[in-house]
Amino acid sequence: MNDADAQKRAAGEAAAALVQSGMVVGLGTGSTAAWFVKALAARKLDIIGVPTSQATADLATSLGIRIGELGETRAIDLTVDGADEVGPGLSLIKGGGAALLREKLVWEASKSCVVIADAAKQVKTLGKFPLPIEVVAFGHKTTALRICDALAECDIGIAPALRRKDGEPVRTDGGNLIYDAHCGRIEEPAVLAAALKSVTGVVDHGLFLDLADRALIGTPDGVIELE
Ligand code: ABF
Repeated sequence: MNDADAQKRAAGEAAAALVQSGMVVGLGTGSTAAWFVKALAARKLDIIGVPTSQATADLATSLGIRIGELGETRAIDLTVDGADEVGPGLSLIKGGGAALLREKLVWEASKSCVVIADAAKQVKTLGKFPLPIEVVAFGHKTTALRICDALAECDIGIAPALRRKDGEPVRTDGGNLIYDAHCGRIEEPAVLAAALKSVTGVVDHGLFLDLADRALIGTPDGVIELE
């Protein structure tokens, strides 16, 4: 296990210790969240998990965690999820795993959200990681042109790139497409977030602002907590 994996595992296990029997728990997506799900399953608590992706639903089910659909359970007490970047004020970039929409829906339905990450995810300014933007498939190329205009309004002069895997466009669990915007630096995340949401055809984006209550960051010296 390399250092980053060890840090992800430590952060995931620390988050699993926060869960109490009887809770409804949002289950994040990605490799860090997978460590959390595994550690949570090992505790064999009486909880209901609300997954943020089919991949997480499959993992949790295989480990014996009872699953519930978003909106079909009591309120979500705690959601634990990974991130691609953790910036100032726990502003996040998420969506590298193409699960941003279901993640944001679960996060916004949660009483509390904890982000877990390895140390390399912590940044002073968001934007080095390409910002994922979820787009409806119909007319997506024209939507991408409007995204260009929205980025330009925020002094970000780049064109978003359609995310592909093995040459084919990546589809989210919801059947949408992902465009990635290599912004470099996002000086005003809230301004960019609003500009992107105003673009017809954009479903949502990977800026998670004012949603994380705490962060558990795995470091070479152990897990640190940020609030
Ligand atoms: C998921 O976790 C995504 O939003 C984000 O892209 C990913 C981070 O992946 P990993 O934990 O594998 O670094 O929630």
